[in-house]
Amino acid sequence: MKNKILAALLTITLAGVMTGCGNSSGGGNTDTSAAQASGSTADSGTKSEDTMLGADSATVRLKVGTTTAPEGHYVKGLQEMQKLLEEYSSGEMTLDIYPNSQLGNERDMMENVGMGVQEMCLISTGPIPNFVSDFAVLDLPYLFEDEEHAYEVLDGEVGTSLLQQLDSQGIKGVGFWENGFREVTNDKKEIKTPDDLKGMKIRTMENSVHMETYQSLGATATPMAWSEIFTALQQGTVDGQENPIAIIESAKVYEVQKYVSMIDIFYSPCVLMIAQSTYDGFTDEQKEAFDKAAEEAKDYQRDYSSNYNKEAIENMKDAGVTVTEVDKEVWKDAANAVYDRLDSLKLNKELVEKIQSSN
Ligand code: EAX
Repeated sequence: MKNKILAALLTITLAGVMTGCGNSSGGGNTDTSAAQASGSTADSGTKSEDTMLGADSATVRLKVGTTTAPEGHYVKGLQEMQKLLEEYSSGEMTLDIYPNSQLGNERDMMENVGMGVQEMCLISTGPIPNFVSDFAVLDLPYLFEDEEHAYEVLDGEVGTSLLQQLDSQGIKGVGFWENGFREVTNDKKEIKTPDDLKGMKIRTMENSVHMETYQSLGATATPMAWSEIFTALQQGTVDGQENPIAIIESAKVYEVQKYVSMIDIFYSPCVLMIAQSTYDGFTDEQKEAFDKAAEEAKDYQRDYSSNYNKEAIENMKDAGVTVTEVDKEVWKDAANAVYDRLDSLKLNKELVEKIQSSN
């Protein structure tokens, strides 16, 4: 454990050094290339420009990491929270936002927040089941009918109980924000049916349900951290990947993947996390300001995400990307096989039934 903390502190220190020359005021985007947009570039020199520091005058500074691009929907939500937190705390508190995997990949950041060596992170639910197994039910294919169904479940009893389980990791799960419905991309051919996936190496998150689903569709699921994706695509380690439109467009994945198929196979939430020790150190007034800012930023981020997707699809089409609509019933039937393996995947069947019956 001591080595992990030392490694985490080294990561934080290196990130701090790199971002020392970062923008002094909140905001500030850069025109990042595709590789840089996912934090996968070897050239870390420009990474510091992606950091979005809050108001200099704030005395309570919360460092929040994400693997996503500065222009993406995660960071837009964090910028909104940065603004609201400064307003509701009368300038006392702020967020310092570190996009592009500056503070590590999603698993690293979750561990660092749990150890209290990083204040916050906003990560997809993908890696969470490796720490809290019940989260895996959220990764089942075609579990949620639409965003409204997802919000009802995630903001209700099921979501609340899942967030509370993060306490076991030293983490306060603040809320479910939106990553979105995940689409598959590749650079070889148009994917219309599951048969078109056969034999393709598809990068997935490090998530057993996603891997099992793609394997059952005939693909070779290749799990890796998001920051490794561009190198893997360039080297041919994988043929494609899958992510929501907002990630595909903001990380400029479309620059190296000419085909996007709108399979909507998983609804992917992301979770805003704060170290329990950090939150417990707030005064009552600071907790009130933090909670209010986080709740309002969640609603803002979800709205931003759905509006952004429409614009992002048009941007990609204008860039020459083939965006393919598919017959989702064919995909649902093919992916359904995973529901026969709930026991072997060690999924909480009661939770699955609760979610399915809530629609
Ligand atoms: O959380 O790893 C992924 O594909 C995630 O969707 C991405 O890092 C944003």
